[in-house]
Amino acid sequence: MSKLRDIQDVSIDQGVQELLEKARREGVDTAFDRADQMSTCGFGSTGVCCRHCLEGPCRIAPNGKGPQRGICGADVHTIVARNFLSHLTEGAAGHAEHGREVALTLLEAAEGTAPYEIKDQGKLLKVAQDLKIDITNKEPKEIAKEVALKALEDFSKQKGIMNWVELRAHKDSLATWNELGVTPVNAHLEISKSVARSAMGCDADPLNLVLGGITMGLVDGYAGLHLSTDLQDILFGTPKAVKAQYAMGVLKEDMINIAVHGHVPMLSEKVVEWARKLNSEAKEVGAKGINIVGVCCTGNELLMRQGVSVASSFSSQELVIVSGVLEAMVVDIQCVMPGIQAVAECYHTDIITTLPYVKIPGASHIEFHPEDADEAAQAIVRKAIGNFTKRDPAKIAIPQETVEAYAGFSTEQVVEALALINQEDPLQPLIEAITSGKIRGVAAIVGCTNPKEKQDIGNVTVAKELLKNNVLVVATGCAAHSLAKHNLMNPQGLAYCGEELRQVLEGIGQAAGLPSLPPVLHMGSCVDNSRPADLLTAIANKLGLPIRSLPVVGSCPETHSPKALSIGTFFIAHGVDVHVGVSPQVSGSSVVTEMLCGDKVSEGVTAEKVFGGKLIYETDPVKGAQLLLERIDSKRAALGI
Ligand code: BF8
Ligand code: SF4
Repeated sequence: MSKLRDIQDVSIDQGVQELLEKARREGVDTAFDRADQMSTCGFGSTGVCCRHCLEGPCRIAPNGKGPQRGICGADVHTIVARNFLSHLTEGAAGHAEHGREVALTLLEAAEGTAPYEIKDQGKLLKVAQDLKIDITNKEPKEIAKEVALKALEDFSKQKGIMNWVELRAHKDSLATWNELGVTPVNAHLEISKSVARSAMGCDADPLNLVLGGITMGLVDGYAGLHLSTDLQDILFGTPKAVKAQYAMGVLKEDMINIAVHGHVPMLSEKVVEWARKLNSEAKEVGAKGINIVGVCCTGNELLMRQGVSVASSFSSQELVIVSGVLEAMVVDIQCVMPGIQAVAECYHTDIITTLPYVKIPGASHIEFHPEDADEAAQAIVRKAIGNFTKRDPAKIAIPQETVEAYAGFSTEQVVEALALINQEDPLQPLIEAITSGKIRGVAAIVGCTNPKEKQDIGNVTVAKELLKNNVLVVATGCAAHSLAKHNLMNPQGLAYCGEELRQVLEGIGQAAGLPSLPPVLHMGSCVDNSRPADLLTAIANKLGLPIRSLPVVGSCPETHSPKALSIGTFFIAHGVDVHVGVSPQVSGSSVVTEMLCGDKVSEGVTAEKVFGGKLIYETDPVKGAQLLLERIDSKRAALGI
């Protein structure tokens, strides 16, 4: 058995270190330790293993020593490109499914068959008008129904382009995609086509396969990110600045703790609502009340709209259970490790799955459908209440630390804050700060934590390097968890900012009656990567420039998920450079690597030449940040600023 990492090498979060130590003491297996025991496969990690048919599996030997083609004749470039496309398809499908579920919920809410209100009627009207829906003399529910049907067309129409592409895409980006023939028609059609073209005997052209990957990036971006954010804001409210707590210390010994984990907010919003309503039942069993804590992107969703505390990002999800005070972990879709059940069996925690297509052997299942959301949420909360007295006092240990964070920076909230400086032209102060060089560029730090990486170090290091160099940083997903836990979303973090950036943050913050904006602006969950994209589109429109020419970059230092790859591809398709700190598993093909990562002087077709942005793979976060700064500077130079 391989040696386990020292606790300090697993995470820089002290609460996570304490709980991992406890898990090891109690003989509980976690993803961090499993990662140490898993040997890396050289074929898989370079993308050269093909399992697309039963002639294989086939794998291409490195350095030309051994088979250079699969049994069907596919060469290494075809195999790597096809595997890359499969990853992107998986990522896009997850987000598209998320979008479709939200659209159906909006439809049911509008028709009165699901118990949800329309919380942001202003956004509903704005989205409806932008979709060219006639809203005169119509009730909000009638308009909501038409918006929901427009959204569902993006999963069914057979001609034209997706409604949400038309609604949200920048015209110059769209012109490039149309010219290349990669603009999606509808999400399901494109996902299905992508699966079909990846099969044995279909698409063998690496360039064509990579272009198919661009379509998956766009499906993710529009049917997943933009559509989900728009409709979730309509249903649950557009986030506004909010203060909350992060880290494992948000668990409370004297309360019933329920972790909500996954991605779609339909269930978690209802769990929060019913936790409040059933508080008196919690007191009857001896608890002070019910404490909801967030995990992964559900944590982000509830934080942004409700100020709910956040316990954990992806890689340490099992350790929330190891605290011994978690009565239930309720999960919906995506990034839910099957390993949580085995951990829960060592404590009194109930894992509750909720969707018919995401089950875990041994877990409880309370099925959730929007129409009976109230009943399901009540049953979940009552199950947790019933567990409170089953705790083993000998197994309780809650880390002390919590960290304060300011979040809730939707695009609307950012624009509202800027409007306090310039009412007529809110974007002007931001643009002025960028052109004058006070803000050198803008970076979105996004994506995951990954059990095989030291948790938080990549995300935090890239952020600190960029802040130091006066780059304005926004964050989403589990990367936002890392940055919040390490004081980059409260005033303490201003110490890491360059002098000029700090002045800008203080200037905007003080106009809003705060001492300062936080160093990093939390924009939400992974589907909320639509928010930085919206901000970029607005800035580009205002300047009359394509997005590709702006000094903006993305970074995903600790990615694990194919969803992060498809989101990254969405940004590359706009001409935004994207750094990843974990191998995207394409290095087995020089051709595919060159297409994605090659520079302007490379031979052949590269993402940089076609879109103006490329993939940057660098495991060292300091070097990664340096490469991003170089890209920001070269875009500034091209703009003459
Ligand atoms: O959608 S950041 S680990 S939780 S994939 Fe998953 Fe990655 Fe977290 Fe959210 Ni996004
Ligand atoms: Fe092998 Fe070709 Fe089948 Fe892949 S598709 S497993 S390379 S025969």
